[in-house]
Amino acid sequence: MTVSTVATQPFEDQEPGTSGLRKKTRAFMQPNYLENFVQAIFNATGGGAGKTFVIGGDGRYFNAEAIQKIIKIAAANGAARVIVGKDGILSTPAASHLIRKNKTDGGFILSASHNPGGIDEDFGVKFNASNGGPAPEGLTSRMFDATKVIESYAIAEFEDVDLGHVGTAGRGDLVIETVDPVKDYLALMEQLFDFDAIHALFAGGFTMCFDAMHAVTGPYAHAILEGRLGAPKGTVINGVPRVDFGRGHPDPNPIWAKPLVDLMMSDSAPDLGAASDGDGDRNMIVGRGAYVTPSDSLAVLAANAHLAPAYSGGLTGIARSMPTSGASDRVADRLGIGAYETPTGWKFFGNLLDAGKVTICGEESAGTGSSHVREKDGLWAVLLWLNILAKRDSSVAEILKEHWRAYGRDYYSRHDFEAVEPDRASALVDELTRSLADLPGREFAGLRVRAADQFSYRDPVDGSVSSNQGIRIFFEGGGRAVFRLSGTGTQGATLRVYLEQFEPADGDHEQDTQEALKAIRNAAHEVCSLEAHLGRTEPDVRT
Ligand code: VG1
Ligand code: CO
Repeated sequence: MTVSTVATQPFEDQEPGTSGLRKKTRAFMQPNYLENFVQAIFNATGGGAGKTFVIGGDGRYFNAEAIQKIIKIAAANGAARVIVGKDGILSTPAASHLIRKNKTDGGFILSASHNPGGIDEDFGVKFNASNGGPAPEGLTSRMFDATKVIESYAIAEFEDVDLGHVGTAGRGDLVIETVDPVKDYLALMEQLFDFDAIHALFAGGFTMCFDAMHAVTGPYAHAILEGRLGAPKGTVINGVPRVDFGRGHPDPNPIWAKPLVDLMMSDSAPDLGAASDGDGDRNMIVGRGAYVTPSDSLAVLAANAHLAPAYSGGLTGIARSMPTSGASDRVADRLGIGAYETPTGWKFFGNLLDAGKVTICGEESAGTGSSHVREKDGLWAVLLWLNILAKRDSSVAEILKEHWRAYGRDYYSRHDFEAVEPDRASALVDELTRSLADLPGREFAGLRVRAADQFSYRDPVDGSVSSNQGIRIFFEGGGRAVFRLSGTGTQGATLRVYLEQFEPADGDHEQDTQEALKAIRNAAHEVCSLEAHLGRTEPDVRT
């Protein structure tokens, strides 16, 4: 095996964001760009000698080429074995499982998740550690530091590896194992859930539409829902991964999965609608006539998880990202278990899960997961819902309403202002940050501020501190607005405004969400002078 050492120059912009390094695909296609980043990961983690890595991605444009390069760089860095999904396909949770199951040293996941794919769209690389979880902040900053001083990378020269068949190949000292992307993941799901009960549910005429959004969950959903659980053919739609996701955004929310939501609100709605994102870690749940917000889904799943075999012994705790509504906190409270509030991004749940402090985690951005892997897991959430529906003999809408009657309802919506000029977005955030101390007691659009802060998190396991994780404004009367800038975009800045209004158990749970949030929205706009800063008042996306 011939190994070349290629001289290179640092790229200034290789700082990982909320979830890995995401850039325009053409940026990743520039000479040395991907190579530098991958070599920097080896440099930041003590090299690759003798190590084993999992490699796979969501099948988007450039996935196949990137995987071949990573295999060659791994070989040149002395790796002993790589485990690669057939055709380069692995969902993010399936990759996390393979990393853990095979006790590997980590994995490379090629995805820009919910961002669109194609030569003129987005690409991304995430490195996950040996626990199966996204590199924690300490590691991502070491990776970034390594990208700044890189002078060369090592790459082996050999023919591309055929990843089209399950089997084992060798190149020099490197063993390349091509695996069925679904098999081990399916086996894990079988351990967690009551598949007999779900099978019986479908056999009894329960209907479902799962929208794989032309992304990675297609093969998983076909095999699990239609193959193993007996759901009728046609239950899974858009089930073949495409390099450009059918030119859509593979983002499971009421905007990008609108056809599914429209179906669920129509007379011909099946019993359950669900969708997943580009890399299979997010989920959307919709009942007949009932959209379930991700924050509510987390709370309902936590409150009912004991109905699934894996969680019948109870949960140890529940974690949610800060912008996620407080619905799951009240479930934790009633269960008498810990509730944790972390910064946005799954990497912050890893320590809590590893330490056994929490069993279930979730984010308002349609991510839910548990201790079974170290990533959020879209199909896992769908299967847990199915398991609960199979055991409770109620509809999604009934379960949701009953939940609100027991715990109260959090009206919730996220408003995204996209492609904002970065300077304008920073000016808004900076000005708001400077005003925080003066806000309590003041009124905005008729709402009085009770408290306001910049969210900072101290990891209870390793004591590390992450500051500036979003601005929280609490209003009197149970409302909250959160402001933060996205860390996954590739163009301009995206301002996310998260709006929440609590309605107690005996309150009115039947209001329109945007109506119920109008007062908070008006106050949120006023408190940060949104129109003055951005020159507009309407968001691009409301989830
Ligand atoms: C977004 C979401 C965050 C999620 C992240 C990665 O980050 O808000 O909750 O963890 O995407 O999800 P940001 O920084 O753009 O708000 V995934 O499925 O896109 O990897
Ligand atoms: Co994702």
